[in-house]
Amino acid sequence: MPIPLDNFDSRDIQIKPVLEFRARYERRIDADFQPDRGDNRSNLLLRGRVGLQLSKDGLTGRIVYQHASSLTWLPAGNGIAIRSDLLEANVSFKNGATTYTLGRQRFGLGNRRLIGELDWNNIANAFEGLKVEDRTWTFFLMRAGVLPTPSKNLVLSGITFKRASNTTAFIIKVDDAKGVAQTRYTLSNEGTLKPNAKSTLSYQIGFQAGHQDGKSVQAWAANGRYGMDIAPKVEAYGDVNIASGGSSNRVNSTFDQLYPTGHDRLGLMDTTGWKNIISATAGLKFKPSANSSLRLSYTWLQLYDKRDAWYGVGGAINAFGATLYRDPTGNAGRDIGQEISLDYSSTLANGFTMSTGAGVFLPGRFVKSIGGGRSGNQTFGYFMLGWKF
Ligand SMILES: [Ca+2]
Repeated sequence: MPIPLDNFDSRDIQIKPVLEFRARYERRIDADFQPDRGDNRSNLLLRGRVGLQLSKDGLTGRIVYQHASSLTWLPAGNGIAIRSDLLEANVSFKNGATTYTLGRQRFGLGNRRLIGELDWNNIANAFEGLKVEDRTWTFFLMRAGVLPTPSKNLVLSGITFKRASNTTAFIIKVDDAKGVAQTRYTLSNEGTLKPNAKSTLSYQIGFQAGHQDGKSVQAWAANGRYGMDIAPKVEAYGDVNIASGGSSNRVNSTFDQLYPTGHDRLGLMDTTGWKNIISATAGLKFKPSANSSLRLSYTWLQLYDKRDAWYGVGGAINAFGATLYRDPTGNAGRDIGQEISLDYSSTLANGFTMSTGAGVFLPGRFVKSIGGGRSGNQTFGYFMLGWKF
């Protein structure tokens, strides 16, 4: 829509600065589950964002720049990785109930299990393209903007339809990840139900078809979470995740988790993605106040197909050095292990947030078989402080 310049009144422009800073310290001991081999790691992740949002009538422009650095301490040596990105550069136009957003933008669908902003990761996710959204429909056509791992020739498009208690999404992903063209169609439905005043049930189920590496894709995934208030300020919950895996000569059944906000989905320690997995979590969530939350959680993890790999939170096969966690014979079984974690988060005054957590991962027979030698537990802890203007 053209802006009539002769009527332009700069006093009508609303200017909102975007200013954020975050620091997280992490420590991970025996990511390789081998106490005899030195790989204990410390990380300091620093991230700053600075930008501007300008609005006038139904027109909004946003530009946000991000600087992310990761300092690493390892027995083998120390390092620093720096990424600077233009995280957002978009214009949106609101016409009635419909909003059109064009450019590089933060983008997520529903519960963010398939496409999300991934703010836990220091780099985070941003896509670029067009999004059209009204009360019930969303349409998007995007390519890669800012991603922790680049995705070659990615085209991500889709449509979602929202009803009162559930949302259906159809997503088409086309890329060229390993020099082999692939196309994945994902049909997903997610929703939340209130069986009664004290409990909440949420679910998602997704089916995938298409082709990859010369094979046809037939994959699916599901998540279900049931939570119940068992005492004032205390919720007990159970969470189940399944995602198909495995392949034959003609069919690839490994679910593609797409570009999720993957943190804390299958355990706080982020060892595992929504891919070739069967997992169950049980936990207790305690809310001492409206601004804080303390949680104790237990997660049990098994491979869906024991001949397929153990995939990490980012979607790649877990590995230590050149050794992949994969046993095509299936002899190592399906038992990945169990995780126990405790975490606390709080919203403080003046725009500050704080969270801290720790966990221990007890490897199962599959992980021990691949690692060999004398196996031990993996432990993880973090402390994070954030600030937003
Ligand atoms: Ca070790």
